[in-house]
Amino acid sequence: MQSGHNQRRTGAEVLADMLAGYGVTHVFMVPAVLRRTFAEMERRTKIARVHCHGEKSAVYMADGYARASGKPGICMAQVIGALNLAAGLRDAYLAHSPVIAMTGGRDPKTKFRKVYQEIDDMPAFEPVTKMNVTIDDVARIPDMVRQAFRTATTGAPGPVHLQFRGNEGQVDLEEAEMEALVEAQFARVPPFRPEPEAAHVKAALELLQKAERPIIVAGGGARASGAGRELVALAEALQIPIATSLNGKDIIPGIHPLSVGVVGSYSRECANRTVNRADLVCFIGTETGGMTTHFWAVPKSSAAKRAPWIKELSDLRADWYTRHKPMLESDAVPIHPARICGELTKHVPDDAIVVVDTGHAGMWMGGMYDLRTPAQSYMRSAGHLGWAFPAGIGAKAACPDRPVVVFTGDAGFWYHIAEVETAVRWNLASVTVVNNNGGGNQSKRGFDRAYGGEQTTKARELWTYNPMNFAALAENMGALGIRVERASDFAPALADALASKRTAVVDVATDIEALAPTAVA
Ligand SMILES: Cc1ncc(C[n+]2csc(CCOP(=O)(O)OP(=O)(O)O)c2C)c(N)n1
Ligand SMILES: [Mg+2]
Repeated sequence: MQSGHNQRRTGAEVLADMLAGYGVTHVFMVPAVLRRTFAEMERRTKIARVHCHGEKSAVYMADGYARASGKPGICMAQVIGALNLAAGLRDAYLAHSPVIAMTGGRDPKTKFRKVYQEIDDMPAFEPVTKMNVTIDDVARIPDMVRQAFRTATTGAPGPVHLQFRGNEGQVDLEEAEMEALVEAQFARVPPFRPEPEAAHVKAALELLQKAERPIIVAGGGARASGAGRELVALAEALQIPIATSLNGKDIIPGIHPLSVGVVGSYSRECANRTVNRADLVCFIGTETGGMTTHFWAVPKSSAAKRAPWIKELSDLRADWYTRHKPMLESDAVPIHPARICGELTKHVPDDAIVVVDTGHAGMWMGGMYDLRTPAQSYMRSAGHLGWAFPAGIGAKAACPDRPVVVFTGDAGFWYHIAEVETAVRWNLASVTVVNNNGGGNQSKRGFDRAYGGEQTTKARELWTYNPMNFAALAENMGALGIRVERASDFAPALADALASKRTAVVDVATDIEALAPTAVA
């Protein structure tokens, strides 16, 4: 690996070459940071330097890029923007997404002297990273960048923070004898697949074969290691149903007869019911966290009765579809959000990446939307409202040949709406479907409870907005905007948006009173 012919080079040259060597195609940032590195990127590489309107959306773009491609997503900020990056890393950390954040940092010569814009940023990155380090000497760039890629992609993947000396990372101007060595193996997740001990696999298999009503609950770990095909083959061979976590939704198409849907809080009722009736739950690649187990209420710890298991789950599936058909096909005006999910199930292209926000967006899509093909991907916010729209832009940067369809509420869209202009400027043609009900209506139930029944009209100040036509707003920013007020107009609007190959916003006027079904325990 060592060539032994080290030359004196600037940190900027080495960093640009290393990022290109790792296959990075886009970096997302707000200036001014690592300026000389950007100049070297232009000179020496094809890396797109996507200049955004805020550091948080820059992280979300990098996060979407990483989750769509498996390659680390890179985002950057100068010292004053560093904590905005840290805030945005929280979703990547929760979702085990390999994001590498690069920030400017303090100069030992002047720290603690009330330097403009400066505080100690390092502690804020501790809880949202797997590795949080400073690069104070230019000669450390090669080994620290390699370590960043290794840490981000191995084990349970996750974010890394590299702080470069100088408020704008000016350490990149300095020279040292360095080589831009790259370990290509760590350019994406998974870098390798560790094998379990054969005896452990055999023991698990025996348990699965002995059980009468086993179920597999598969999560984001199975997704990250690309194990979907093997998992479905195992389930088919042994006739075991599969439920997924929300993060693992695209492990199995929703229309597969052994799929019972997403289990847990943002879930499908028949998934929770099936898991509760199982006599053995086999968790694969999931952290069995609060969302996936609906705060540890699913599965129930009681023993199950004997019955023809697959028939039972098929009945639960069929019953769910029958009862929800009117909602999924509703012609109501204003539009029912479940109808958008029904339309997306039918009309999202076979190779699309679907990117979904949290709150009701996560509930509607987690429970009501079905993936139709193994080539469709599903990525979800791990809890942050406003994540999905910029993450969709990042996903499009990572996978320019795949259609990207984002589902977000209006409150979620407002957060980073300025990035419509960024997406247009960089021709990142994601299609964003806005479930526009004029408020954050997930808050309705909570405020009704707080007011001890039906809340007052005044209480609506706490969660509603002025009406907005997002299609018109998007048009003003140079995107394609389509407003949909009747359910039957949605499918043609989605088709037009996808065919346009432009950044597009499909603004759907929906019913503010429509509440997503809550989870069954
Ligand atoms: C960063 C962050 N702040 C606050 C919340 C709490 N929250 C969850 S859903 C929601 C309202 C969502 O409104 P919208 O996106 O319009 O979807 P709707 O519920 O109206 O369908 C809020 C404020 C959150 N999840 N993340
Ligand atoms: Mg809303």
